[in-house]
Amino acid sequence: MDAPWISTAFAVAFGITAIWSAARLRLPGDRLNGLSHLLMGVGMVAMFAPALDPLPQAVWVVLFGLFGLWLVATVLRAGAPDSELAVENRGHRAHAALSTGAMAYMFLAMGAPADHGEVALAMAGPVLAHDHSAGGSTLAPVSVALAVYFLGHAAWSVRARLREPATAGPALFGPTAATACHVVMGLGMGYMFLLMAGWPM
Ligand SMILES: [Cu+2]
Repeated sequence: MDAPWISTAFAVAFGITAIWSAARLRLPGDRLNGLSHLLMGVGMVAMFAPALDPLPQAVWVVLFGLFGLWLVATVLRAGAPDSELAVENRGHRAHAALSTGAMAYMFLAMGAPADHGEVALAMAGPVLAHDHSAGGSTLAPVSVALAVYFLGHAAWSVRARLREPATAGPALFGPTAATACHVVMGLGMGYMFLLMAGWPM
């Protein structure tokens, strides 16, 4: 079973990620992608620290589901004359779309009852407040596949960053910080999907 300190560490890391993503929205760049990172950061804090989550599960499912579909639509239209998405940014946007959809699936698969908040407060282990075993037997292959994808993406992000030329120093919104953001997201989502798949941790 999952250890409470791991959930706390991830909740803090995703909180920092969300704040960092919100601050980066002020800079020029792919805003929609930035927004997806912000939403995912907030959603993962809710996932790892359900006691802090004021929203019903259904709201999260609809929010991430619709946003994910919107992102998919932008990926399909990349490079079109009236599209805001350049073709070279399509890969990152596609990853954001998949991640957002995975968040919708994660909230859906939790199968938390209507009294979500009360359950969350009553449980000592934060992550356990969500019923990770819900649908685990039938949906386990999906969860395992997503876990492999996100853990792989974290590793790939580090590898890609190491292959880039070194920059002058660590910039707050530079490529190293962006890689750290992807590593937190990849590890956190990978861990969550392993739990959902019934991984005995
Ligand atoms: Cu990203």
